[in-house]
Amino acid sequence: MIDSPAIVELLASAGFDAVVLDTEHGPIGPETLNVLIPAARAAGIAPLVRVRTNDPSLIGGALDVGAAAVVVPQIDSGAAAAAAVAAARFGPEGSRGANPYVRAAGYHGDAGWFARANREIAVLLMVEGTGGIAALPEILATPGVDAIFIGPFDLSQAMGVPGQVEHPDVLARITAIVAEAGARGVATAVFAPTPALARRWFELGARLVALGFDTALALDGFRAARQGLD
Ligand code: 3PY
Ligand code: MG
Repeated sequence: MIDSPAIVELLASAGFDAVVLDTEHGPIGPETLNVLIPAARAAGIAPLVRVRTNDPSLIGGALDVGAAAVVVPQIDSGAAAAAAVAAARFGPEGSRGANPYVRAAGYHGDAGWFARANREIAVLLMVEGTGGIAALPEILATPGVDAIFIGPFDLSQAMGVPGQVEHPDVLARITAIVAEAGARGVATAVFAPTPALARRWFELGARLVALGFDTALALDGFRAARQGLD
């Protein structure tokens, strides 16, 4: 969420494989993505972009500047899932706005670029609200969905225990979603505030865990440094 390429470089130095550049929460907008994405590529980690909302111009725009994947929040129906997939893939699979002169195409993509881009990018759809929970079977059945991404904070809110991401009901629901997606052959990703929860999601079969939040990790580090003086 912190709008600085230094954060991306620090994550890469710490050994992470990927970074979620979060434009839903915090100040990062398209102009900042234009800086953070090349920083991630240069540092050798995959830039995933969480778009602010399920909007084709935001999805196509993030991919055009070089996102490896888009994470789309609050998917609540099969139709919403299909719209997100269509916005991320060129025809015939979708209807992403087509221009081969963007960064993602090396500024001059050949005719094969459109098909390559369709293969290489990933579409991760967030299931995190009451609508998403109810529509999970149709979302999982939507062609072109690479993974379901679970948002424990919104999920806890939808389940009436806002912020209690370790509430037994929330943990059980996440476990059930990972299992249902796995049974349908769809990968799952989960946000995890702590390494202990991250390990748990991996053990349950999640393929991607977004561990920690840059703001919270920075606060923890600053607090520990300050308290070291006491
Ligand atoms: C959630 O837990 O709902 C998220 O989307 C994390 O930002
Ligand atoms: Mg969320």
